[in-house]
Amino acid sequence: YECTHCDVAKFRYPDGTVRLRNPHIELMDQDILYHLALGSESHDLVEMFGDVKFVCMGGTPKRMEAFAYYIMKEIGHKLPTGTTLQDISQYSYRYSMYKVGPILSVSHGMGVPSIGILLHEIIKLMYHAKAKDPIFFRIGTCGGIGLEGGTVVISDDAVNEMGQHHYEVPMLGKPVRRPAKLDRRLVRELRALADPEDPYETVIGTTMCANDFYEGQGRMDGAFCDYSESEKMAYLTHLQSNGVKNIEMEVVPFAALTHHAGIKAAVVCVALLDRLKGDQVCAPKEVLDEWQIRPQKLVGRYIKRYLQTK
Ligand code: R2B
Ligand code: URA
Repeated sequence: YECTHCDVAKFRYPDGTVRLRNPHIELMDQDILYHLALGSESHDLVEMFGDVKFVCMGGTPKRMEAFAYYIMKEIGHKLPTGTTLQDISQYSYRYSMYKVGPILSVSHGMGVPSIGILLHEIIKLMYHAKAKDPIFFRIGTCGGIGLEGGTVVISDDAVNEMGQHHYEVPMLGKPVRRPAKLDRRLVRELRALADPEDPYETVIGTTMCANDFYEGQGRMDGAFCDYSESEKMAYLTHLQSNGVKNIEMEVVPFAALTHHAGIKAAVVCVALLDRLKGDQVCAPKEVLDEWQIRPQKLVGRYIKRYLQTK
């Protein structure tokens, strides 16, 4: 069937379950999801994950544990008395994963390779589990361009540092490109859930994905710097004039791999600073902690609304 925002046919089975663009997986005796500490034979993945409707990803294990508890309260999910949430992937020592009813909350680490590996395994997890029409969210942090710290940005477009709209992966010594596309309808639905009473702005824009936090994002406070302040400002204002509202480190593979798998996905990040005003993240910890809840609230509203109207 058709994608909601472009004319690429969605690669999914008619019942909504995820199909894999890899003929080899179903021929294997077992599939070990090494970085999740799960396997298709060692675990009953259909029983454990067949009901998953939302996969929420964010950088740190702590934030994703906090999101799991937050969403549990929001949807009124109760744990059996005397139990706590378990980190399903704790023995991978790589990523953390919590499950609350139909919601998975997973940490993805920092940067393109880390989220790329996770996406391969989570997409296969959804396939093995026969989860229907799962929606993926990234709830993260970013640097804003001309945005006050604490502003929430919903990405409607993803570009790399070269301004290209694709994820390029070297395969067998040759570069392969996959379009980095996000679901436009989901962007509008999320924007509509921003509360006018919120004491901060929620904006829509292009997000740039960088492969580095320092020089790759035009910072002058790394261990090295070979450009001047005016060259940096010229670069950032050039990005701004191209509609770039924020810079983070995962949007391109996240958009490209979910799109390639026919999975609806969105990215919601909070800006920790305005890059036109500085490079260092210097807001106090309590302020940063409050800011980081903002994307969770927006995605939480979407999930709650969805589960109520179902
Ligand atoms: C945002 O914050 C991290 C870097 O501090 C990175 O994972 C990202 O995308
Ligand atoms: N994450 C980034 O990648 N960049 C920032 O400036 C802040 C958070």
